[in-house]
Amino acid sequence: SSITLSTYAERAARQPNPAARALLECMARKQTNLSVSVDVTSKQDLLDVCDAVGPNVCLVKTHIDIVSDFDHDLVAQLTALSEKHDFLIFEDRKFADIGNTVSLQYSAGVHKIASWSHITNAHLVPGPSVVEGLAKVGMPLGRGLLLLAEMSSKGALTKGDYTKACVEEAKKDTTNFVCGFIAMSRVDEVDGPNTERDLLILTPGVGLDVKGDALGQQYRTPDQVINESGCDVIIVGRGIYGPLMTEEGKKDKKAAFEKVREQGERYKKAGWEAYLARIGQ
Ligand code: S5P
Repeated sequence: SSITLSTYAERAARQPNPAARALLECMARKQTNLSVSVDVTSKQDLLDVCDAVGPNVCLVKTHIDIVSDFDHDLVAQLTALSEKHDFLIFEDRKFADIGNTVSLQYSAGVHKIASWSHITNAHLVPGPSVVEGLAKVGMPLGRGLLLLAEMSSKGALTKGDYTKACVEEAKKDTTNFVCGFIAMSRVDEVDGPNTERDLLILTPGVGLDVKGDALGQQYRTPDQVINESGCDVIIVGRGIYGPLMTEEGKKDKKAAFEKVREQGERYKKAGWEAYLARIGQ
């Protein structure tokens, strides 16, 4: 389709959402469609992973509520790293409450997500008011929202009419605050090419070495995700920071971070080759 055959640079030029535009520009500039999911529980590990893989990624995805020693200096340092290495930040908060509640969860509390995270995501379970509540906070800051249209885990209920409702909601959002999806496939094009909106598809469940984990996660390769399924960004967690979690890695952190850096390079290369194959270059 026109979206999957276009370059990231072409799509950046016509992207109305400022966060999505910045992401596409960054992808084109750094030649990477890799997002690292830094699901570690210590502040220093989080920062060190970002510093190690920063040069190879367009986007750092966080679960800020798993960081045991969170403080606002973490946000300041993460923001400094995003400027040093030229990447955006995506807090994977998966908002799922009524509009009033999510607007408070997004703007306030300990984490004040809206103040530092360029992109966040939400489940459409509560209906369109979840989007309205988040838009009230995020739009004035130029933020972007992804709807979880499909999930990667075994037995996920995000399918059929539910997935379609997410796509319809995104397409009818004239404010452009909704800028894409977490999905496993080109959900915006199931009923023919998407001519209305250029929506981004960010895809977790990506791994080159294993097919899954013990808790229902399912992995596909960067080529399956970007080239075969037409998604735009690969999200990789344990495939990259995994070396830190082993007994060996805990003993020799320096060697582990070198492996993390190498994995970042490896996934960046695989993602970009899949993209070049898709656009026919
Ligand atoms: O459907 C989903 C949606 C998300 S955002 N499946 C996922 O795995 N994720 C997130 O992606 C998940 O919360 C985790 O942070 C990351 C995948 O991590 P990995 O270690 O399995 O690559």
